[in-house]
Amino acid sequence: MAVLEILEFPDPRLRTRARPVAAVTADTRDLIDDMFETMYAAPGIGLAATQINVHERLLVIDISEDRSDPQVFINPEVTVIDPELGEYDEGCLSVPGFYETVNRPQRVQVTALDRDGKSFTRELEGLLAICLQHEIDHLDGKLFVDYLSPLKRTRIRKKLEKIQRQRD
Ligand code: GNR
Ligand code: NI
Repeated sequence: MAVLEILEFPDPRLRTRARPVAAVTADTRDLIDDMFETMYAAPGIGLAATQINVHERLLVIDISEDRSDPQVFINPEVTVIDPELGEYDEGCLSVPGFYETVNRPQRVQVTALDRDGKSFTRELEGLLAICLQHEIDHLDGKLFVDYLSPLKRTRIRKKLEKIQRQRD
């Protein structure tokens, strides 16, 4: 197991559109284990493979308080069941330190493969629905800052670039 490096905005690699996972193998499960370790260490409630520079359609989530509910979604397909939008102050491990309100559909249905490669379909609501949509956006090369005004996005980019320059 390993804690992996998380790419940060405006790294262009975060704009990559991930390819479907062709087959769920032992290597896939090793990657999933590393993603959970990375997410728990961060700490975060979700992590998409894109964020660790692996461009395959794979994401992990655990929204439980005690980190006891690891959930895996491989090749997820989402459909909106209730178009009513809910607002939530979103953050992102790839945009560290910034939280902004984003509106998303509150109830979605997802079909995906689990860590054994078995297909499942579930209805999600609340924070889980928000987090899933946030993670699928990553797989499509999209970040929550893309929903903000260009002015806000530019401010965040400049602040993060400064922090990254000071670090390197
Ligand atoms: O840890 C995270 N918290 C969070 C809070 C509100 C909405 C979405 C998220 S996901 C984020 C982890 C992350 O960046 N996943 O891609
Ligand atoms: Ni994120």
